[in-house]
Amino acid sequence: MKKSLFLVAVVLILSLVLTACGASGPSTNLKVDMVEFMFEPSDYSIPAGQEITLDLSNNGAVVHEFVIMKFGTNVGENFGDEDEANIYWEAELDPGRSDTFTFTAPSEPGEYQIVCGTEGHYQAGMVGKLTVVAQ
Ligand SMILES: [Cu+2]
Repeated sequence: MKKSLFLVAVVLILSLVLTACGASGPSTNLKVDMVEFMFEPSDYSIPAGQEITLDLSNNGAVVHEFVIMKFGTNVGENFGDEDEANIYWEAELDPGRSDTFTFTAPSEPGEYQIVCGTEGHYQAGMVGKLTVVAQ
């Protein structure tokens, strides 16, 4: 009898933990604001291979870009022509604009670098982190 009560308690605790994880787990819908010079929020988690909806707003005074770099690539000292080939997906918005974009999440789980490709913004610290989680 004691043993089965213990098991029930364990199952209850596990389900609570799993529910808590689910609330902050990977999402297929991202909402990101861009200003000088940051993404808000700047840390995202999405499920691998799924269709992702991105609600993007540019609340700044200049053009900003939301660029996902390919897996295993990182921008060097500055974002230049040599980085263009390493772009997985990108969206660009004029100041004061909002739009909804969709893209397919990478199939490779891991961490991906997010940068703004507008000249000088990467150096100014406009970066983020995308975590792709295996499904
Ligand atoms: Cu920017």
